[in-house]
Amino acid sequence: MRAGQIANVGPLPNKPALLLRFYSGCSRETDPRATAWICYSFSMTPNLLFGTTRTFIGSRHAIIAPDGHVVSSIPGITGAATVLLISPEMGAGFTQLTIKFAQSGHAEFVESQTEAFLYVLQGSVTGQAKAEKRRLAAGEFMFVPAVTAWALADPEPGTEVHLFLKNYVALPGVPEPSVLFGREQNVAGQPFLGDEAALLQVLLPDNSSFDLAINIFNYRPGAHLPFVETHIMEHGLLMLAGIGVYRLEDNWYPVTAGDCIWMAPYCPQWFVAMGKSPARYLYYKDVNRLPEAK
Ligand code: UGY
Ligand code: MN
Repeated sequence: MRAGQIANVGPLPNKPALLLRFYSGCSRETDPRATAWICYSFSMTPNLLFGTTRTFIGSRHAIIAPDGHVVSSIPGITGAATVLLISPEMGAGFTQLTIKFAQSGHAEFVESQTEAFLYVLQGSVTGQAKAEKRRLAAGEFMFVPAVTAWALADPEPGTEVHLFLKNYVALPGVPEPSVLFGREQNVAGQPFLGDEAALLQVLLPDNSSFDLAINIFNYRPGAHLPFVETHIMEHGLLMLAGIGVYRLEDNWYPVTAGDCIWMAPYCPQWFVAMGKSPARYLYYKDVNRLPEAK
């Protein structure tokens, strides 16, 4: 058997768009060709055997699949595996990372111009910033403004958190945001541009003190973005559940839970949810600021 070939099915096309057409030709999801598509697209056996991956790093967008994760050692973080997913090193204007704590893990972040948004994926941990302290469980989050030292302590072993870091851009005359805690379960999803099948949960207040937005997009199977978006705002995204296809520039990528995506400003983007269960993703966006004229 060679890469792109699955037993009893034969060779699979090696371009995402052709793979999609091949998948669309399957009559049912139980069709062995459909199973083969999913297996191949999601880099299961062929990945292990032939060194393939769905990870792609380009100059305007990137897909980082979990099979390629490598742990970094970060000052201030102990007893944890930290993976830096998106960073200025790849051309992004922010940093996105994931931290998985072992027993007695701890993280300290020193005061800087960087603001932080932390989301708990699983387990629980205590978040502390200024005089505020809160135990955070799955679905709970914490925003820490710039110029604030903060820490994560006493994680349950196996606790996993996702973090977005950005240099804060102040606006003259506009107050800077304060420390904020929240729970995605308490944030109602709103139909996106009137579509009940695509619900958007907006986790941070929508006002100009904030120069970033963090949202969760929830799609029923078959739901999709209504058009190919092209906008100045940059995105960092983590697939939380489900499967689907992301169009980025002129490429179509099969994506699944655990995948991380970077979209540079003006990267044309579109998503459709597939499969039998809802798809969800958590994403970052820079907002409310006009870039400086040059
Ligand atoms: O907020 C957004 O720009 C969102 N609609 N983009 C996306 O989901 N790729
Ligand atoms: Mn967008």
